Amino acid sequence: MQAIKEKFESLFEDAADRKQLDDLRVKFLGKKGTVTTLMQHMKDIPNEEKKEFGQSVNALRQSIQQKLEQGIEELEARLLKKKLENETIDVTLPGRQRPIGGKHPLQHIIDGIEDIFVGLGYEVYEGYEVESDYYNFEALNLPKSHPARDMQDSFYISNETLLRTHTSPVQARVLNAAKGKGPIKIICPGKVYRRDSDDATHSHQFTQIEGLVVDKNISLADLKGTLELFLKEIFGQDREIRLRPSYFPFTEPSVEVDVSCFKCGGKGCNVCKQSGWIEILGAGMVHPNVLEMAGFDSNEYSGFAFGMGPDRMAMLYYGVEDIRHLYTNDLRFLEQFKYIEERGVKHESI
Ligand code: 2U9
Repeated sequence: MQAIKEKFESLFEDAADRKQLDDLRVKFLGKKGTVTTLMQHMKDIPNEEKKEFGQSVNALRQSIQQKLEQGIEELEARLLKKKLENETIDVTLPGRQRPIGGKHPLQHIIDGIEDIFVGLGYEVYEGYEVESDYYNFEALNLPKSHPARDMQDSFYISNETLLRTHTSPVQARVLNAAKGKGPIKIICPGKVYRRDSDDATHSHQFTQIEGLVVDKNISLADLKGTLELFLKEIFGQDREIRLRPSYFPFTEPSVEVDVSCFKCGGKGCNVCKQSGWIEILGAGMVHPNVLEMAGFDSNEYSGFAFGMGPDRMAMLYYGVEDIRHLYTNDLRFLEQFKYIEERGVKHESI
């Protein structure tokens, strides 16, 4: 028995992992284990010694059992200790700085504009960028042969399907869906496309926000009042606005709207090209043809609409000299706008 005990202990000392300990268990305590097979000698033991023999065999089994369990505990404690050492994180170490993003300058302007109109009770509608010729042109009083189409050449998927050239088709769809019943009070932001060669002020993809109000007795005064409030909200309460006659196929009468220069206060500078005025948006009273095509009775209903280019406003506001910077995702450019939000420029007059 002593020899077995010593044999076990020497093997136990060398056991380095759980498997070796389990093998020892099998080797000594298993069905054919050294200790187990000892019992087979019982028949050879004189009766008066059987009891003592049995006890010493059980004692040996107990001691080996205990040793093994203790061994496993120590082994697991050692493994855990090593694991903890390997995995301890020095929480005092500074964390890995994850580059935090920020709102795109264009999104900042668009959100600023949306907030003002939502505050005035407008709903925001976004629509398809791939549009039908009908909603992009026909429904907006731009029949197939209309010359103004040339100014809005686009990317065609088929004769009847193109990348929209303005967000007006979204308004036309909302008008149609209204089944001739007002009021309608919406703004439609989104990306638009023109087959234009890119340069510092033109991009084949750019952004627009258009607005539309249709109800009974909507007048040019409502348009002027709304735009005055909006432009003073965006450009500062001490700005003035100016309306100049213009032409759009989908509005009659049509106007271009200027705001007094927010850089020089109207005295003339490089931002306003010495004119003191900055052209900001186009607008007009919705053309009766457009109302009728959408199922509205133009004798009962009238409306106004406007359209602006947030890219242009972002360039004016941030002094960006090339529109392509807004679309080419150069981090060196975009990083500059990371902290707009924190600085709480939101809504600050530009
Ligand atoms: C419907 C009826 C009328 C939308 C309008 C403008 C004037 C306008 C320009 C702004 C900057 C295009 O990107 S831009 O150069 N747009 O000046 N847009 S009125 O008129 C509509 C739209 C939809 C049903």
